Amino acid sequence: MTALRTFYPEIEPYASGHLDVGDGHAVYWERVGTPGAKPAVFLHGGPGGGLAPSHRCVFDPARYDVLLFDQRGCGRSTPFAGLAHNTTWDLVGDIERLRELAGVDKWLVFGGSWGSTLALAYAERHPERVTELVLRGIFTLRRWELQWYYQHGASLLFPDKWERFIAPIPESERSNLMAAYRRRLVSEDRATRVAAAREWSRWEGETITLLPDPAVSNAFYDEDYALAFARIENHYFVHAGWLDEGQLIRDAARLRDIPGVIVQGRYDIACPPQTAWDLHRAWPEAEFIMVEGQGHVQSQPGILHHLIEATDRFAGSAFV
Ligand code: STX
Repeated sequence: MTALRTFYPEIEPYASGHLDVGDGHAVYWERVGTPGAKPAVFLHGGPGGGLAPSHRCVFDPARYDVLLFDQRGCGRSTPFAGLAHNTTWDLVGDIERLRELAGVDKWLVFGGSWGSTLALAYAERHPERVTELVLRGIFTLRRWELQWYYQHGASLLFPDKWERFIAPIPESERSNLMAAYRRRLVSEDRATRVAAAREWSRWEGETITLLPDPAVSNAFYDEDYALAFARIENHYFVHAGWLDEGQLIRDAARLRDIPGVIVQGRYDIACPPQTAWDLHRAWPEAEFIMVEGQGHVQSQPGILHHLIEATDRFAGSAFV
């Protein structure tokens, strides 16, 4: 057995800036790797999760020219935690604007979790712009996926953490927790917003790794991080991502000519394997990798191994 692949070394961007995308939003972007090498775009999770330094390290910097960006309202993008003009289709438009900024015709699209949702939405809308897809922890915002994580299902595996998640919501409102959280996350009162954001974010931070991992969950306790993450996620989820029910699986035939890899952790509680399986059935041409004994996040060793193997393999593909 050969050693597991792991992150490429930490790296600083060779360029960065803000792009005015209209509607009052400015999107922070950065470019990493070798200018003019194979183009790729990295789509982070959440939505509202923002970039982390490790996101730069899933591509060989000698062979890729990667653009990463903080999606509307999070990270270094402004307005912070802004929900107006912040939809899936606004983000798909931003990816096209950023592609033009990068000056490339097509690129590899990499995304995990919500990043996989956005990657599918983008690739199904603009298949001619995508050279390859590398997807992890597949999430398509169908009703049962949201109900599973935020109403009933995952609650049965984490009763201790679930008790904290529902604590800010009175009994009378618990039949629809996403809606109850929405009311608090958009409250005029900052203390109300923060209290709700903390518990919304803590739930996710403590349920996305196979075993408790403070290196992952600690970030979710930060007040500002939690506010953007919770407000933006909840906003997207109460609107079902502005997608028809099942749309991303339904339209997967549009991906047929795009080389793809689907990497899924067996014990991914946030994005259970059924969704990756449904995508695999709808898009059998893509390579499907079920990683045993792993959870949701990209940094789980077995998951990371397959992601980096995929980007390495595609690094050899022609791109012009
Ligand atoms: N949210 C799934 C998702 O996209 C329901 C996601 N979960 N955690 C993350 O993203 C980060 C670790 C990237 C914040």
